[in-house]
Amino acid sequence: MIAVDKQAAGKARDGVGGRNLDTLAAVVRKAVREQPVWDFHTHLYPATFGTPFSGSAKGADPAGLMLWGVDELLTYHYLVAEVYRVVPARSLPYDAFWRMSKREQADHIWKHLFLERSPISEACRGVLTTLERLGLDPADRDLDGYRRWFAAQDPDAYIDRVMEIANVSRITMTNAVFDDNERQRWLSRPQVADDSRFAGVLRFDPILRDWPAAAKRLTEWGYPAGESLDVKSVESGKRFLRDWIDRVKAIYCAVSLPPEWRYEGEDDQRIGSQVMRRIVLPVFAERDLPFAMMIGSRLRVNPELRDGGDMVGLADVQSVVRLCREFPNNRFFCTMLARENQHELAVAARKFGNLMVFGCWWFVNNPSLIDEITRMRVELLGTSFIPQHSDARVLDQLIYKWDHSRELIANVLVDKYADIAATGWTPSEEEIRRDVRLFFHQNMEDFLGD
Ligand code: RAT
Ligand code: ZN
Repeated sequence: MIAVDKQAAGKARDGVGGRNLDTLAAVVRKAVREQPVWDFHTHLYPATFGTPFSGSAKGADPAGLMLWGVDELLTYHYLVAEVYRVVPARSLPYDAFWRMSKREQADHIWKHLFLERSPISEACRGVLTTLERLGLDPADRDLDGYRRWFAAQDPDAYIDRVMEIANVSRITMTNAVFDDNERQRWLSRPQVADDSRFAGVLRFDPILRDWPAAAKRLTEWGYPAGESLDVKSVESGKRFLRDWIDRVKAIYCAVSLPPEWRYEGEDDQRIGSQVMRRIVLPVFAERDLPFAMMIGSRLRVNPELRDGGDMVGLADVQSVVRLCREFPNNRFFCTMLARENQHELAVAARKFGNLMVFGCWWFVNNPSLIDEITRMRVELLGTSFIPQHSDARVLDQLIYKWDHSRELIANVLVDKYADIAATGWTPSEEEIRRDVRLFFHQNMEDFLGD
């Protein structure tokens, strides 16, 4: 907490917005730019998890998890989906695309989404912002020149460089324990994530999305479990979660859930609800760990697009409400994918102090929607939510995701401070910095550490 001294309090009386709204806007934008972000949710990894593009360092690992560089930026699954809008599968069958090398895929996307039409979608614009902030000139339109620049970087040092440009102080990973590639890396090298720049998060979707399939895997891994929840299965499920929470040093645990996901209350006997009630939430309560639920992703509506083939569906906020009420000793982070769910979710957060709303996720991580959602959340929740996470999959994306979001969040804050300044309540610079710190760091830290 930033202390507001007497002098600052005095300044607050004639305040930064009282006489001059331009000054207020400048102070807010500076505070937002200068506040380091603890990124709540990414899919990024340190170089110790291997990288398919080693730049100036030795030893590329084709299945490595640290993604970075211009070819990865261009082949982000958002852009794969977009290129199939303009070069449809009847012209380029999906399997032909997936057989191409990463470089060929990037060439294809560059040609069709950047050169043959203007790159004005948010995901395309993000590549340009990133290049520009790295000191490259998007006006060159010189993909091979950009490639040469990236090839001269050392992946580990590049993490520092990107974090500095994006002003990100800590990156939260998503450690998917049901992903064979990732699981093997943890098992063969327990220190793989000993890097203070990164924090671990245990991600275990199949346990709640498809218990019978998850139980089979648990059994193979030495945690005997059956399709129905007998005592042994419950114990195995709990032991599995505890072991992996310890292994990844999870700061919280997370799942993504489909639009159809429901929790109907204590009499709900469906297997997913029983798993939630008897395995998942008791372990997190015992460990005092919050649980992040990302709700509304309908997976693989077009499986040929792989990661780009998921879409959005309307979810059920009342199921979250029931969990918050029935499990007051658990803490829930929640984000939803459908625009139509955002208002009800923010209202739910007004009712439960154990619910922390976060981020504008995936298909709502677009300027017009970030603006709308952030305004609405401020009006309902004041400063008591986490406005954004990056969801970056490619390290360099931290730069544009945070640049774009900072600008939008600052715009909202300027308007909201101006509204209260009109009453005579003019915030001091210290108060503005305090609020900005809540948004970009403190709310997350406080909710984690309750
Ligand atoms: O936003 C994304 O990149 C999605 O592909 C998902 O990773 C989603 O964020 C998730 O965490 O499931
Ligand atoms: Zn994600």
